Amino acid sequence: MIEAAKTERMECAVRPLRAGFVAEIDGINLSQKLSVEEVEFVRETFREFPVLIFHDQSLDPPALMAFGSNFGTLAPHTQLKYRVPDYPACSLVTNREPDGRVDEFGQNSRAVAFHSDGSFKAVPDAITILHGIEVPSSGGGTEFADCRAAWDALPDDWRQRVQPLKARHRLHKGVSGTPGPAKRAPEVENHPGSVHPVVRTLPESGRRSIYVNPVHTECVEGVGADESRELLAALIAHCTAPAFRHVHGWRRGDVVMWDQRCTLHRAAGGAPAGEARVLLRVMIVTGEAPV
Ligand SMILES: O=C(O)CCC(=O)C(=O)O
Ligand SMILES: [Fe+2]
Repeated sequence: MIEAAKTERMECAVRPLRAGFVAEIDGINLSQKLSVEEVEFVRETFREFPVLIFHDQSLDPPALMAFGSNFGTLAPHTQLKYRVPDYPACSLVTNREPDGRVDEFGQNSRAVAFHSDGSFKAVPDAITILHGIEVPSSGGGTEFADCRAAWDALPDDWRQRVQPLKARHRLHKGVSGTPGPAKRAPEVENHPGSVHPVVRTLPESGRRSIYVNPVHTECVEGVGADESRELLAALIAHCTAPAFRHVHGWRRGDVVMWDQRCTLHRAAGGAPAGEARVLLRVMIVTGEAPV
Protein backbone atom coordinates (compact mmCIF):
# COMPACT_ATOMS: atom_id res chain seq x y z
CA MET A 1 0.00 0.00 0.00
CA ILE A 2 1.35 3.43 -0.87
CA GLU A 3 -0.35 6.54 0.34
CA ALA A 4 0.55 9.72 -1.47
CA ALA A 5 0.06 13.32 -0.51
CA LYS A 6 0.27 15.93 -3.22
CA THR A 7 0.38 19.64 -2.97
CA GLU A 8 1.87 22.19 -5.29
CA ARG A 9 5.17 21.94 -3.46
CA MET A 10 5.54 18.28 -2.71
CA GLU A 11 4.84 14.71 -3.56
CA CYS A 12 5.54 12.38 -0.66
CA ALA A 13 4.76 8.73 -0.27
CA VAL A 14 4.42 6.59 2.83
CA ARG A 15 5.47 2.97 2.60
CA PRO A 16 4.43 1.03 5.70
CA LEU A 17 6.93 -1.63 6.72
CA ARG A 18 4.94 -2.71 9.79
CA ALA A 19 1.29 -1.71 10.08
CA GLY A 20 0.79 1.06 12.64
CA PHE A 21 4.44 0.88 13.70
CA VAL A 22 7.19 1.46 11.09
CA ALA A 23 7.02 3.31 7.76
CA GLU A 24 9.35 4.83 5.20
CA ILE A 25 8.66 8.28 3.77
CA ASP A 26 9.91 9.11 0.29
CA GLY A 27 10.04 12.43 -1.48
CA ILE A 28 11.15 14.87 1.20
CA ASN A 29 14.58 16.47 1.25
CA LEU A 30 15.25 17.01 4.94
CA SER A 31 18.31 19.20 4.34
CA GLN A 32 16.06 22.07 3.23
CA LYS A 33 13.57 24.00 5.29
CA LEU A 34 10.36 21.97 5.12
CA SER A 35 7.16 23.56 3.92
CA VAL A 36 4.22 23.82 6.30
CA GLU A 37 2.55 21.02 4.32
CA GLU A 38 5.58 18.77 4.58
CA VAL A 39 5.83 19.27 8.35
CA GLU A 40 2.13 18.50 8.71
CA PHE A 41 2.50 15.43 6.52
CA VAL A 42 5.36 14.08 8.65
CA ARG A 43 3.47 14.88 11.87
CA GLU A 44 0.35 13.10 10.67
CA THR A 45 2.25 10.07 9.47
CA PHE A 46 4.16 9.97 12.77
CA ARG A 47 0.89 9.78 14.69
CA GLU A 48 0.15 6.51 12.91
CA PHE A 49 3.71 5.17 12.65
CA PRO A 50 5.90 5.87 15.70
CA VAL A 51 9.03 4.84 13.77
CA LEU A 52 9.65 6.78 10.53
CA ILE A 53 12.52 6.24 8.10
CA PHE A 54 13.79 8.65 5.44
CA HIS A 55 16.49 7.31 3.11
CA ASP A 56 19.30 9.04 1.18
CA GLN A 57 19.53 12.21 3.26
CA SER A 58 22.61 14.30 3.88
CA LEU A 59 22.34 16.51 6.95
CA ASP A 60 24.95 18.42 8.90
CA PRO A 61 24.29 19.22 12.60
CA PRO A 62 22.43 22.52 11.93
CA ALA A 63 20.21 20.85 9.31
CA LEU A 64 19.37 17.94 11.62
CA MET A 65 18.63 20.40 14.42
CA ALA A 66 16.42 22.45 12.09
CA PHE A 67 14.49 19.33 11.07
CA GLY A 68 14.07 18.24 14.71
CA SER A 69 12.88 21.70 15.75
CA ASN A 70 9.73 21.17 13.70
CA PHE A 71 8.52 18.72 16.35
CA GLY A 72 9.41 20.37 19.67
CA THR A 73 12.26 21.76 21.76
CA LEU A 74 15.69 20.19 21.31
CA ALA A 75 17.18 18.72 24.49
CA PRO A 76 20.97 18.50 24.86
CA HIS A 77 22.22 14.95 25.33
CA THR A 78 22.82 13.94 28.93
CA GLN A 79 26.21 12.40 28.16
CA LEU A 80 28.59 15.29 27.76
CA LYS A 81 31.14 13.17 25.91
CA TYR A 82 28.76 12.64 23.00
CA ARG A 83 27.74 16.27 22.42
CA VAL A 84 28.89 17.75 19.11
CA PRO A 85 31.26 20.69 19.71
CA ASP A 86 29.49 24.03 19.02
CA TYR A 87 26.12 22.24 18.72
CA PRO A 88 25.26 20.93 22.20
CA ALA A 89 21.73 19.98 21.12
CA CYS A 90 23.29 17.56 18.66
CA SER A 91 25.12 14.44 19.77
CA LEU A 92 26.88 11.45 18.29
CA VAL A 93 26.20 7.78 18.71
CA THR A 94 29.66 6.68 17.76
CA ASN A 95 32.15 3.91 18.24
CA ARG A 96 35.01 6.03 16.91
CA GLU A 97 37.54 7.23 19.42
CA PRO A 98 39.09 10.68 18.88
CA ASP A 99 42.18 8.95 17.40
CA GLY A 100 39.95 7.29 14.77
CA ARG A 101 40.09 3.76 16.18
CA VAL A 102 36.89 1.78 16.66
CA ASP A 103 36.04 1.17 20.26
CA GLU A 104 34.57 -2.30 20.76
CA PHE A 105 32.35 -1.27 23.68
CA GLY A 106 30.74 1.34 21.46
CA GLN A 107 30.46 -1.17 18.64
CA ASN A 108 28.47 -4.00 20.13
CA SER A 109 27.81 -3.32 23.83
CA ARG A 110 26.50 0.22 24.26
CA ALA A 111 22.71 0.59 24.58
CA VAL A 112 22.03 -3.07 23.70
CA ALA A 113 19.31 -3.37 26.37
CA PHE A 114 15.86 -2.18 25.38
CA HIS A 115 15.05 1.25 26.86
CA SER A 116 13.46 4.57 26.21
CA ASP A 117 15.53 7.70 26.69
CA GLY A 118 15.18 9.95 29.71
CA SER A 119 12.14 8.37 31.36
CA PHE A 120 13.60 9.31 34.77
CA LYS A 121 12.81 12.97 33.96
CA ALA A 122 9.44 14.54 34.81
CA VAL A 123 9.10 15.37 31.12
CA PRO A 124 10.95 12.59 29.33
CA ASP A 125 12.44 12.93 25.85
CA ALA A 126 9.54 12.49 23.43
CA ILE A 127 11.28 11.98 20.10
CA THR A 128 14.77 10.95 19.05
CA ILE A 129 16.12 11.36 15.53
CA LEU A 130 19.24 9.55 14.30
CA HIS A 131 21.06 10.08 11.01
CA GLY A 132 23.46 7.48 9.59
CA ILE A 133 26.84 9.07 8.82
CA GLU A 134 29.02 5.94 8.79
CA VAL A 135 27.32 2.55 8.98
CA PRO A 136 28.74 -0.97 9.22
CA SER A 137 28.50 -3.37 6.27
CA SER A 138 26.20 -5.69 8.24
CA GLY A 139 24.55 -5.83 11.67
CA GLY A 140 24.64 -2.73 13.85
CA GLY A 141 20.91 -2.08 13.48
CA THR A 142 18.59 -0.26 15.83
CA GLU A 143 15.76 -2.41 17.13
CA PHE A 144 12.36 -1.07 18.17
CA ALA A 145 9.48 -2.53 20.19
CA ASP A 146 5.90 -1.32 19.77
CA CYS A 147 4.38 -0.68 23.20
CA ARG A 148 1.00 0.45 21.81
CA ALA A 149 0.56 -2.90 20.06
CA ALA A 150 1.75 -4.56 23.27
CA TRP A 151 -1.02 -2.78 25.19
CA ASP A 152 -3.59 -3.69 22.53
CA ALA A 153 -2.61 -7.36 22.84
CA LEU A 154 -2.58 -7.43 26.65
CA PRO A 155 -5.22 -9.80 28.10
CA ASP A 156 -8.13 -8.09 29.88
CA ASP A 157 -7.24 -9.24 33.38
CA TRP A 158 -3.73 -7.83 32.95
CA ARG A 159 -5.10 -4.57 31.60
CA GLN A 160 -7.26 -4.14 34.64
CA ARG A 161 -4.39 -5.00 36.92
CA VAL A 162 -1.80 -2.66 35.46
CA GLN A 163 -3.81 0.28 34.20
CA PRO A 164 -4.12 2.07 37.58
CA LEU A 165 -0.43 1.55 38.47
CA LYS A 166 2.39 4.06 38.60
CA ALA A 167 6.10 3.31 38.54
CA ARG A 168 9.20 5.11 39.73
CA HIS A 169 11.89 5.77 37.12
CA ARG A 170 15.46 6.54 38.16
CA LEU A 171 18.64 6.72 36.11
CA HIS A 172 19.89 3.17 35.49
CA LYS A 173 17.87 1.63 38.34
CA GLY A 174 15.92 -0.72 36.05
CA VAL A 175 16.64 -4.45 35.67
CA SER A 176 18.82 -3.77 32.63
CA GLY A 177 20.34 -0.55 33.94
CA THR A 178 24.10 -0.44 34.12
CA PRO A 179 26.01 2.75 34.75
CA GLY A 180 27.61 3.69 31.45
CA PRO A 181 31.21 4.86 31.27
CA ALA A 182 30.44 8.30 29.85
CA LYS A 183 30.33 11.47 31.91
CA ARG A 184 26.80 12.76 32.30
CA ALA A 185 25.52 16.26 32.89
CA PRO A 186 25.43 16.75 36.70
CA GLU A 187 21.72 17.59 36.73
CA VAL A 188 21.10 14.13 35.30
CA GLU A 189 23.64 12.21 37.37
CA ASN A 190 21.96 13.49 40.53
CA HIS A 191 18.41 13.31 39.22
CA PRO A 192 15.91 12.21 41.91
CA GLY A 193 13.79 10.35 39.36
CA SER A 194 10.11 10.64 38.50
CA VAL A 195 6.89 8.70 38.88
CA HIS A 196 4.93 7.92 35.71
CA PRO A 197 1.85 5.86 34.85
CA VAL A 198 2.59 2.26 33.82
CA VAL A 199 0.06 2.70 31.02
CA ARG A 200 0.11 6.09 29.34
CA THR A 201 -2.37 7.64 26.93
CA LEU A 202 -1.17 9.50 23.87
CA PRO A 203 -3.12 12.75 23.89
CA GLU A 204 -3.41 13.20 20.14
CA SER A 205 -4.91 9.75 19.46
CA GLY A 206 -6.23 8.53 22.79
CA ARG A 207 -4.30 5.29 22.22
CA ARG A 208 -2.71 3.62 25.21
CA SER A 209 0.83 2.38 25.51
CA ILE A 210 2.63 0.33 28.13
CA TYR A 211 5.30 2.61 29.64
CA VAL A 212 7.97 0.59 31.42
CA ASN A 213 11.65 0.94 30.78
CA PRO A 214 14.05 -1.98 31.35
CA VAL A 215 16.91 0.45 32.01
CA HIS A 216 15.27 3.18 34.10
CA THR A 217 12.08 1.78 35.73
CA GLU A 218 13.01 1.08 39.34
CA CYS A 219 9.77 -0.21 40.86
CA VAL A 220 6.00 -0.16 40.72
CA GLU A 221 4.64 2.10 43.43
CA GLY A 222 2.32 0.82 46.16
CA VAL A 223 3.09 -2.91 45.84
CA GLY A 224 5.67 -5.12 47.54
CA ALA A 225 9.15 -5.62 46.08
CA ASP A 226 8.38 -9.15 44.81
CA GLU A 227 5.18 -8.10 43.10
CA SER A 228 6.91 -5.07 41.58
CA ARG A 229 9.68 -7.28 40.15
CA GLU A 230 7.16 -9.77 38.82
CA LEU A 231 4.99 -7.08 37.21
CA LEU A 232 7.91 -5.30 35.57
CA ALA A 233 9.46 -8.54 34.31
CA ALA A 234 6.14 -9.66 32.82
CA LEU A 235 5.44 -6.30 31.15
CA ILE A 236 8.95 -5.98 29.77
CA ALA A 237 8.86 -9.55 28.41
CA HIS A 238 5.49 -8.80 26.82
CA CYS A 239 6.53 -5.50 25.19
CA THR A 240 9.73 -7.00 23.80
CA ALA A 241 8.14 -10.23 22.52
CA PRO A 242 9.20 -10.98 18.92
CA ALA A 243 5.75 -10.04 17.56
CA PHE A 244 6.24 -6.38 18.57
CA ARG A 245 9.84 -5.95 17.42
CA HIS A 246 11.39 -4.49 14.29
CA VAL A 247 15.09 -4.05 13.43
CA HIS A 248 16.15 -1.12 11.29
CA GLY A 249 19.30 -2.04 9.33
CA TRP A 250 21.18 1.21 8.70
CA ARG A 251 22.06 2.53 5.26
CA ARG A 252 24.31 5.55 5.06
CA GLY A 253 22.09 8.66 4.80
CA ASP A 254 19.11 7.19 6.67
CA VAL A 255 17.21 9.44 9.05
CA VAL A 256 15.13 7.54 11.59
CA MET A 257 12.81 9.32 14.01
CA TRP A 258 10.88 7.54 16.70
CA ASP A 259 8.31 8.30 19.34
CA GLN A 260 9.88 7.58 22.73
CA ARG A 261 6.50 7.72 24.42
CA CYS A 262 5.25 4.44 22.98
CA THR A 263 8.30 2.47 21.86
CA LEU A 264 11.41 0.88 23.33
CA HIS A 265 14.65 0.75 21.39
CA ARG A 266 18.12 -0.74 21.59
CA ALA A 267 21.30 -1.04 19.58
CA ALA A 268 21.00 -4.52 18.06
CA GLY A 269 24.78 -5.14 17.91
CA GLY A 270 26.35 -7.70 15.61
CA ALA A 271 28.44 -5.31 13.51
CA PRO A 272 31.79 -6.65 12.25
CA ALA A 273 34.72 -5.84 14.52
CA GLY A 274 36.64 -2.76 13.51
CA GLU A 275 33.94 -1.17 11.36
CA ALA A 276 32.83 2.35 12.18
CA ARG A 277 29.27 3.17 13.17
CA VAL A 278 28.58 6.89 13.52
CA LEU A 279 25.09 8.30 13.87
CA LEU A 280 24.18 11.93 14.43
CA ARG A 281 21.36 12.48 16.92
CA VAL A 282 18.91 15.07 18.16
CA MET A 283 16.45 14.55 20.99
CA ILE A 284 13.21 16.42 21.39
CA VAL A 285 11.04 17.18 24.38
CA THR A 286 7.50 18.38 23.91
CA GLY A 287 6.53 19.62 27.34
CA GLU A 288 4.14 16.79 28.16
CA ALA A 289 4.51 14.72 31.31
CA PRO A 290 3.14 11.21 30.72
CA VAL A 291 -0.55 10.76 31.69
O1 LIG B 1 22.88 2.83 18.79
C1 LIG B 1 21.67 2.67 18.59
O2 LIG B 1 21.23 2.01 17.64
C2 LIG B 1 20.68 3.26 19.55
C3 LIG B 1 21.28 4.30 20.39
C4 LIG B 1 20.32 4.85 21.40
O3 LIG B 1 19.91 4.18 22.30
C5 LIG B 1 19.87 6.23 21.26
O4 LIG B 1 20.25 6.93 20.31
O5 LIG B 1 19.09 6.68 22.12
FE1 LIG C 1 18.54 5.33 23.53
